[in-house]
Amino acid sequence: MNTPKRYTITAALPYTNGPVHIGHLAGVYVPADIYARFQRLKGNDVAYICGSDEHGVPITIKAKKEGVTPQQVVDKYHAMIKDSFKEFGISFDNYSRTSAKIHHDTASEFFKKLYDEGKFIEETNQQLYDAEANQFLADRFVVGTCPKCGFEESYGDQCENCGTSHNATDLINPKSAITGNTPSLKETKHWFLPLDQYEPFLKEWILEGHKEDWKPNVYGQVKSWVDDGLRPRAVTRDLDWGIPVPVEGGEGKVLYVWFDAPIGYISSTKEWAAEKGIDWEPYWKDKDTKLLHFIGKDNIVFHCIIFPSMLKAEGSYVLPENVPANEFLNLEGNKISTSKNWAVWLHEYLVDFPEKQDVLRYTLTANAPESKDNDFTWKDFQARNNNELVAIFGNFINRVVVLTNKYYDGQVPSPATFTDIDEDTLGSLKKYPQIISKSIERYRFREALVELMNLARLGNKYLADEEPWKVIKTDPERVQTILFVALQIASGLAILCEPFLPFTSKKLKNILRHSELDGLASWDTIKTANGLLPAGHQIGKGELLFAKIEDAEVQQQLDKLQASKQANEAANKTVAPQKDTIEFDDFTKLDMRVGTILEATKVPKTKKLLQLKVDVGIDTRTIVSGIAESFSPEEIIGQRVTVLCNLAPRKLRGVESQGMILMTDTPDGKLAFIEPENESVANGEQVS
Ligand code: B3M
Ligand code: ZN
Repeated sequence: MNTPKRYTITAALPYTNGPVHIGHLAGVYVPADIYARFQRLKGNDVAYICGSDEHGVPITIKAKKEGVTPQQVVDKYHAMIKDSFKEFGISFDNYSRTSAKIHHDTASEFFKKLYDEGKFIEETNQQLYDAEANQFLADRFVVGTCPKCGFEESYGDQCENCGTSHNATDLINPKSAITGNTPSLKETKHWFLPLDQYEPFLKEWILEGHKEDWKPNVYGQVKSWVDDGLRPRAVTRDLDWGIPVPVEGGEGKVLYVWFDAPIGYISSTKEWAAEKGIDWEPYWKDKDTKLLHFIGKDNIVFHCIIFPSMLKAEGSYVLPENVPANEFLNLEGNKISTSKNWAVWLHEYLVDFPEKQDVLRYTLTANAPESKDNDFTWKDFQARNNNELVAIFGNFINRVVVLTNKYYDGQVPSPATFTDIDEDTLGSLKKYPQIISKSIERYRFREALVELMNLARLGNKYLADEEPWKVIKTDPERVQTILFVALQIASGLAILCEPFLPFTSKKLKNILRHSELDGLASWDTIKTANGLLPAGHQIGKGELLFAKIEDAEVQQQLDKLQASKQANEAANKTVAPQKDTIEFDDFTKLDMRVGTILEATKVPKTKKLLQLKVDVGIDTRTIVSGIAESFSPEEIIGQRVTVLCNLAPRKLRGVESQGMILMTDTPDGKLAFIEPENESVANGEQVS
């Protein structure tokens, strides 16, 4: 066995301003977990590190909104998030939080060291200020037009559209996110990290050193920023929530959240090592340590430019070997949004699909946004479960386990002579660890998962071709060999699926009683073993690994999303203010009646107009109505309507309209008719 390598694997620290959803899982925590589990299975020394990011403007905004303190916000969501990760089998070695003392101390010391060594520029200049809120505006407290891409809702420190990071004063047409006011300028002192000085280092380290091995999306972004030229970035803020600036003149100021948060990886490692009674430093300072940051694409600038420059400035740390950032996951065609509640929340998923963590892990990996944004749909989720996990993986395991129990009381049979097909099949099995490793090592988790399923397919096909259930009648000895081979594949699957489907792996290893094999069945022994599960080994009874997901369950999820969309639209809808008062006599002048649409045609060369024939009780008349964008002519024949009958006739596109159909709006911006709730109301009845 090779000497174990040391891996420090970090996953982006989630902001504790809300629970976590499938986008978080797909983009960061599942891929990092696959990687960490894989390296542990290979016998390497792994520290998989994470924690809650509890500072920064998003937390204070949430606290303001909920009318509680920032501390209350972070306490609530820290607990929730930590729990969700645990439930989904995210195998962090440590999950800390940036409000912990060890983190405050570590970040303060880090800042202090750079300060003492003159690594910062101290500068007093004009910053955006909201006089009404009595507050400086940085980061998410200010929105404006991105100077780089023109996106109109860029934040003060970063544009979510193009990913660029900038200073708040760079925004065009800035507005306070607190009051909506245009900010004024006010003098204040801050400390800046002169990123421009790190350009040569970044060029050599990333642009020249990692052209081949970093993902093109990550490399490309870094290149474009460096090519544009870097400028000093403020690493302190005028806020009262965060880590106090630990130097003279820093009173009332805190560290910029993106200065302290990545140091959270270090403090979380320290916390873990202290608990284990080991030294943390090798995990960050030994040049043989492989440091990897798993993040989403909006965090690239911080992990590839700012944090490495900080580490470089400090001088004693290793730099990341890779930053395998993912793109974004959308949900049913729309961007996942916390504020719009357009998300699948992990804690809610667990209520609706208990015991189905692996199904979500599987779907999110199969569909991971590795090289481009991707879409999660409930239909796809159902199909992946029913057609892949149930029909291929589960079906194969079930057949092997049931037949072994039926024919041999659960004892692995002794094989007789191997045919060419048997040899080929066992030969293929032995290659899988290497095939899957290669993909995982290149951060291609989708590809790795496809290979895992190919092994299950191989098993399924082998059984379907060899048909032990038929052969048992004519050649029972042959069946011993067939099931021996199939059991080796099942055993290989139990081991190889662990990084992806940890709950399934555990169940399957339990069924196959791997714990009684003295560690003989492992990732590395698959390639050498002739019998991972030796003849005579006793296995247990079958247990359902995956269950079918019904249409109704999927529909329920779609309905839930639809409901949140409507609630959101209704909440965002601004209700028009009341019009000027009128007298009762004015009202009685209106002749409004119930009618029925008899005919409808489009008015040629117009987008909006329909020409209608409407029975209003007193007569049947022509009315031109601007409803063509909401209704087709065919669908409104027979529609009951309310008509303002005595509106002076007027010509629209050459057609005389003799009245007006009264309409209202739906939340999604379409028109709706106003019709009598009681169908027996006759045409011509007056509305009063
Ligand atoms: N808190 C940002 C995010 O959730 C963030 C990452 C910090 S990693 C040091 O997008
Ligand atoms: Zn932009």
